[in-house]
Amino acid sequence: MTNVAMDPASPYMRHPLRPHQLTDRVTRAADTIVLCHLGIPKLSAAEWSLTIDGLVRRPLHLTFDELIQKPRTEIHSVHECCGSPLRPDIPTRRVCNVVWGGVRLADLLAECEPQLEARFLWAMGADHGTFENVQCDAFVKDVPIERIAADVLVAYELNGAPLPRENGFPARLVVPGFYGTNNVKWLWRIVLAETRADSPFTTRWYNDPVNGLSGHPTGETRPVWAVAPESVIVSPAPNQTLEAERDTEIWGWAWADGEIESVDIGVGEKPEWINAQLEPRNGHAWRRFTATWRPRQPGEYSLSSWAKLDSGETQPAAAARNAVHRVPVTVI
Ligand SMILES: Nc1nc2c(c(=O)[nH]1)N[C@H]1C(S)=C(S)[C@@H](COP(=O)(O)O)O[C@H]1N2
Ligand SMILES: [Mo]
Repeated sequence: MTNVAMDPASPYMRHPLRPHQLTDRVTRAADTIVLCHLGIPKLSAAEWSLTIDGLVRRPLHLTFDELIQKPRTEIHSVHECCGSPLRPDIPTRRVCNVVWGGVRLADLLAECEPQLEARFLWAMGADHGTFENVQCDAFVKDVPIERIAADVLVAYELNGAPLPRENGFPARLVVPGFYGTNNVKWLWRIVLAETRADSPFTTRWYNDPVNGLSGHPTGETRPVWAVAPESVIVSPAPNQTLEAERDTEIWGWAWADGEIESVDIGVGEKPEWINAQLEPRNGHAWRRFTATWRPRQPGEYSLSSWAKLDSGETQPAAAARNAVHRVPVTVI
């Protein structure tokens, strides 16, 4: 599946909802983030198939009809673009939270009998073209094999309906808890391998520089896989006017690959802290937080939300893709 027609045959993206527009727990399909590096392949369910080979004893070849006859699983998961692979320091907040339907990849792999040496899974999309002036035969990502036991899906539904074309029709990979870039759309081949994939999307792009204790780059890189702790304030909206001496509800969403222990709301530049209530975890779906703030005095305030993991890791104040979200408000 290497020369599927592309329409469009150039990068395509949708403007994401802004944080104050993320009022729905489950984002409508038409409002999901969309990011296509090379364009959108024109694929029908009839011409699609999935091959799983490489370090397996029994390679597998599945048609779409065969795929949808397998046991179906649903997963609620946050789906977040990490932003430009060239700028890990810019928070883009391209995020949504959706319900994926599909087949557990662990079940498919069990049929293939992976060999012990298999450490990574390479996932290949049917899209091809040019990105950043580099000619790419396919969009390829890799995932460590131990991650597959979690809820990794070969998904063919988004919010209970067939995947829209731009979201990967007929089927895509979904790795809940990993950044969206790892969720390979138009998935047609999976290869089990001993090493990471040798593709521009796994070597040249989507590897963050690692900083040493001094804060300077060590020269090493880390793949853009697990989602770092993050949160957004949905309400109040930017520049909203609030009343002094009146309770205001501040609410939003928090998510991470790891375990979020708390969300704190900072009020003002030298923040005064309010500990938010956080709803229980549901897999990798985002979690609603709420806090009550009673502004005492009129003035201009900046509200910020800080998600913290049980490891102590929290959101950076600036210059990171998961830097805190700040909302300016006016109190009268
Ligand atoms: N085959 C393929 N898969 C892809 C991409 C792509 O360009 N080609 N873009 C990735 C990126 S960077 C993101 S953020 C998500 C976006 O998924 P969506 O468009 O369905 O929301 O898809 C990922 N999967
Ligand atoms: Mo992305």
